[in-house]
Amino acid sequence: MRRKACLLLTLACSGSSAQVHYCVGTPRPGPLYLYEVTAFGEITQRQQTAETSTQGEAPADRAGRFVMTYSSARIHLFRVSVPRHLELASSVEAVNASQDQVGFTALGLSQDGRILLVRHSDQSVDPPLRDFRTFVVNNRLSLVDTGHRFTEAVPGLHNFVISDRGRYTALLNRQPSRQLTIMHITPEGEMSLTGATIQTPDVLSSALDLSADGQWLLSGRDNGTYPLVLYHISASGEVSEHDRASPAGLGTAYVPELWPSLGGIAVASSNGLVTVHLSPSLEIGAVLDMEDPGLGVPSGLAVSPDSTMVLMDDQTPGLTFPLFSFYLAADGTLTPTGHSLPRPWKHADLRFIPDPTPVTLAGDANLDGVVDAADIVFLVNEAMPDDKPILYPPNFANADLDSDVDVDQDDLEALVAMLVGEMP
Ligand SMILES: [Ca+2]
Ligand SMILES: [Ca+2]
Ligand SMILES: [Ca+2]
Repeated sequence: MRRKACLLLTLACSGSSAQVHYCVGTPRPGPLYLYEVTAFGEITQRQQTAETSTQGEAPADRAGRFVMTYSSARIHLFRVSVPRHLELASSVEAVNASQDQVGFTALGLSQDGRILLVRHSDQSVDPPLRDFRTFVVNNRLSLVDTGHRFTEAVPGLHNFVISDRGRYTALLNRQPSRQLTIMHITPEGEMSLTGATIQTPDVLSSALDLSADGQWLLSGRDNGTYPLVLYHISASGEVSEHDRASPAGLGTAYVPELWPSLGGIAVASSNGLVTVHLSPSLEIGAVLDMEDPGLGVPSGLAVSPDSTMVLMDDQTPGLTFPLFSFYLAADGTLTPTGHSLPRPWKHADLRFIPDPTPVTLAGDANLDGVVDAADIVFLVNEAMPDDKPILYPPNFANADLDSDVDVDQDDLEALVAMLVGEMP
């Protein structure tokens, strides 16, 4: 306890450089809620969107530019403006969505935010048609159908995530067959099953967590001998099991999440919030600390981008589902901040929105260190065409001259005006 008191004192004294985080939370079903979390763990609801999600999943762009969600009828893409606020930027409607026969049933976003993989089901035909479609997220934050289709060959898909390794590798979590199926996706959105499958020790939990570099996939599971399993994804997109473990005291691992620093694992488990050691070679070690704020089954968990804070919700008597914040120390020590926010809903998904990428040189869209006509050419060729994927974060930040979190005609005109203004 002494160590925890010291930590609190240290944090209290470094308050002037306090980092405020923003987190998206989504019930299943429900709207997207935007929460502000101060460095002291105070949680405030800042926003509630008009659009709702049936599944609650809300993947966020790693450069913090947008978050997405979906219902069976629609995919929504929300721009994250600065200061942080969600604005609906675009939507895609399912084919014949009004028939209630067709809809989106799963969604995954590539880590660079450029490719969206969705599964679309059509119940109006017999047997039901289940196919995958890909979209490109372009620089106006619109979703453009690539036209590529892949018809479901294996039933029982639960969910999937997309690693940027092997440009791109989708890991499809198939519950009944207890396996991960590996799909490769080209930058143009063409999909192919590699034929590789990874047998899993049991039914994997629905929450699959990828490391920021796309090399590691962590899964929990609802019961059994090995609640934590870590998979490795090679540079060419091959997947293998790296380690599996059941540390004493962990309990059932409902939602496991790798710390962004890869120093450990945070787990929303049947024993409360638990931290687990990860060795430098990413072997799963012992339980480091445990905090049990309530009772019941936690369903939402998020670790802040700087790996210093954890948010978790849990069920407490009285049927409320408070969001709790905890300090996370580098050695895995958890300390309740003393702050919570009672909610009448349970979060299916909680995600911190990454901080925006800083501008290195305004207008230098091609990142060659100067602002000149070559940047105009770059914008015209790489940013303006509808089917061009969203620019990489540093290019995007420099190109977004009007800072409205998109790169469009206004930014091109601003760049031209800037260059003309500099001419003698
Ligand atoms: Ca340039
Ligand atoms: Ca802009
Ligand atoms: Ca704009």
